[in-house]
Amino acid sequence: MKLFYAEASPYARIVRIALIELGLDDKVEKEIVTLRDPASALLPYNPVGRVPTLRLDDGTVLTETLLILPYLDKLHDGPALLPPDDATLSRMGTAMGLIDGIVTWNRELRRPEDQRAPGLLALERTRAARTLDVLEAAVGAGAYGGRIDAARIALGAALAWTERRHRTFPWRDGHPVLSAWYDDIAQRPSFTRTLPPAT
Ligand SMILES: N[C@@H](CCC(=O)N[C@@H](CS)C(=O)NCC(=O)O)C(=O)O
Repeated sequence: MKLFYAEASPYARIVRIALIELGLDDKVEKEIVTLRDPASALLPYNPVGRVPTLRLDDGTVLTETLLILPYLDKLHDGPALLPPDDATLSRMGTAMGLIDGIVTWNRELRRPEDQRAPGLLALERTRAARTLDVLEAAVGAGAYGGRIDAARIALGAALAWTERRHRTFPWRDGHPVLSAWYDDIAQRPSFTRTLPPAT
């Protein structure tokens, strides 16, 4: 099996963390690839050109974080990282939505200033702030706690990515519970080994 990834990708990081947490990391070859590049080594395997991309031993190619995680759960005998119970799916959806919004916001900020859409910037800022407020209360009430699972990994990846790659948004402000929650999960070896580069 081979995982194609980019070091800065929060989506690919979820899969990289999952592999470590599941004890599967040594079984998977890795290749860092370029993105949005017609010469990317990824394109012969995945025409969509996005990471994470997992090439199975029989040549089947899986893409999309939310499809790769259930596949990984078929490869081990322990508790599922993404058990299909309602609460986990709900938390996972919120965490993935947070990543989608922050990544969209960040991508817009990388455009020349006079080409940025102010409405989109405002929408994504509002979405992120609203989601963090809900997460602050939810984590305070015990959500995203307990055994490591995909929802915890995705939320940790979202917050790390915001802190290191989307510095325009000081997510810790007004969110002390979430801040402490993140500082705790960020100490796991699976997190320290996969930290995205800071910009
Ligand atoms: N929905 C996908 C999103 C993956 C994604 O957008 N990955 C980004 C890197 S963070 C990418 O590969 N971008 C390249 C491109 O858009 O061409 C998932 O959950 O895996």
